[in-house]
This record gives sequence, C-alpha cells and structure tokens, in this order.
Amino acid sequence: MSAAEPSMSELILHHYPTSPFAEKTRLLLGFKGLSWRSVKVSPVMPKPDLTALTGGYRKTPVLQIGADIYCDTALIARRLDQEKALPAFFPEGQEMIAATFAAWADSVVFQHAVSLVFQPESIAVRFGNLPQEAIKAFLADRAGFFSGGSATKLTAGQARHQWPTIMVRLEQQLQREEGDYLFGEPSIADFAMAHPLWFLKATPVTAPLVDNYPAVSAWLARVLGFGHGAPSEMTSEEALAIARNTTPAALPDEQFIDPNGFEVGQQVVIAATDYGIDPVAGELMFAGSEELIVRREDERGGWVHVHFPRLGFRIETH
Ligand SMILES: N[C@@H](CCC(=O)N[C@@H](CS)C(=O)NCC(=O)O)C(=O)O
Repeated sequence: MSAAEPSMSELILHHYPTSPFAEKTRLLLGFKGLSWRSVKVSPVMPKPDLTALTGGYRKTPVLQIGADIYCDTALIARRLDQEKALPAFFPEGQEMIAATFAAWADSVVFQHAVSLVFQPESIAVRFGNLPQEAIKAFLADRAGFFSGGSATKLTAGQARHQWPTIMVRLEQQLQREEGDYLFGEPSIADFAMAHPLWFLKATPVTAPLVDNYPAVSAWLARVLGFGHGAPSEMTSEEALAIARNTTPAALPDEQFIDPNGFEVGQQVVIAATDYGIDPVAGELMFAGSEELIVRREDERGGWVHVHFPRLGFRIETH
C-alpha cells in the first residue's frame, strides 16, 4: 500500500458550519465515532468545486468517499450505516418508523425552522454583522432555490401558528420516564428532529421556541452531546484530486429495480422533486430500493458515481 492510499477511502464531508443538514450529518458522524475530512463549501451558488463532483446538485451537505459522491442526508445516513453498522440509525424492528419520522422532520419541521429563523425580526439578529449586500445575495439565492419543485414556502405566520402543536407533542413524548430518545434507543429520527431545533437555538429571537420545553431541551442536549466525531480540514482541490485518482466502488449487490422501464446504461437525468431541483445527467448504473447511481465524467473530478436516495428524486430521459 502506498502512503497516499489510505486517504482514498476517507469520509469527506462537503459542508459549511451554519447548515442544519450539515449539523445533522456531523452528529451522525459523531454518533458513530468516525473520523472524517472537512471540506468547506460556500452557502450560496456558485459552488464550482462541489458541482464538479455532483454534476449540478448543490444542496448541503454532500459526502464523498473516493470517486463515490452521496447526495442527500437520507442516503448519507444509510451509507454511514454501511461504513460502521453499530450503533445503527435504523434499529431492527424500527426501520419504517425511524425512516418515516425522519423524513417528516427533515421536511415539515425543517421548513418551520427555516421560516421562523428567516422571519424579519430574527433575520436582523442572525445576520446582524453581515454587510447588507451579503444578506441580499443570500436571500436572492434562496428565493431561486425554491422554484420549480413541489415544496412551497411556509409563511412565518403559519409557522408560528403551528409550532406549539409540534413542540407540545414532542414534549409529551419525551416526558415519559424511558424518554431518553424518541423511540427508546437513538435512531435517525432523533438526528432529523434535532437539526431544525439546533438551527432555532442559534438565533436569540428563536431560541425560546425550543428552550421553553424542558424535556425537549434535555433530549436535545443529549443528541447534540454525541458531538462531531474527529474532523480534519481538507481543501476542495485535494478532494477533487482524490475523486480523479480513484475508481468508483463496486455497485451494490442488489437487483436493479425500475418499474418505469429505465435500464442500466441509459443516459438519464436525476433531480430532487422538492426544492433545489438542479438535474444531474449521467449514465444510469443502478436503481435499488433505496438508492440510484449515475456515472458521469468531469474534467477535474474524473469518472465518478453520484448516488441519490430513491424517495424524493426522479429519473427522466436525457
Ligand atoms: N434533503 C436534503 C436537504 C438539504 C438542504 O436543504 N440543505 C440546505 C442547507 S441546510 C441547503 O442545501 N441550502 C442551500 C445550500 O446550502 O446551497 C438533505 O437531506 O440533504
């Protein structure tokens, strides 16, 4: 084995500090006690070194392992379970409830948190020390991010109106004696519920929306207490070189399933259906019950396999 070889299989997270879904993933890495490399990405477009790897997908975070690029935290969690099986994110007997609750929290609870953090009273505090131009650029970037997909923005009024229902239910469930985690032992559900609350707590105007609930606060401290594992910095150029100098991993040993007639080797585009629907073009390599894989070539990243969850993504002919 040459000295450079071990770095080829390292977990590389492309992310930025203030992103809730990045925090979810950092906690997933912490929960598993994993070491990983941290590549910082801009919170707004353009992100040329990231899209060179993904082929257009721009959401945060993205996990890279050699020449395999994993988009969306729903799939990243499954990939980390393969990396280290225990403790599991989808405990036996809770596969459906854990994944389904997590998908609800990642969409519904997250949309509430975004709307509450970006309401005018809160935005002024959150971005207090940023120049006006930077705030404008951020808001313009996010306005476009929501066009064309199935997700519609929740108004701040509706988010404020619905928030107590979510929190009172959560508080009730966590008040029970065995309520250390949502479903007994920790699962993906805890991490998906925690990151929107972490986001609200980061701004003084919205922090009371979490702090007013004692059982929720105690549970959140436990989940955030898993920490981030052991990250070390890496540049985006190094990450691109790793992709270029590695061959994608063997495809999953699972039957190719496509009820709509897509076949291996076909040129397709894959895109999220909710928001951030930038399409990724490539050759369809695999479609399993949880995962889609396309192969594409990039001038700087070389041949890569880009992986997406099946749920919430669509395949179309190119
Ligand atoms: N379903 C995606 C959602 C990711 C997401 O919405 N990330 C936000 C940041 S928390 C984002 O991409 N914002 C725009 C950006 O970072 O460019 C996942 O689970 O990874």
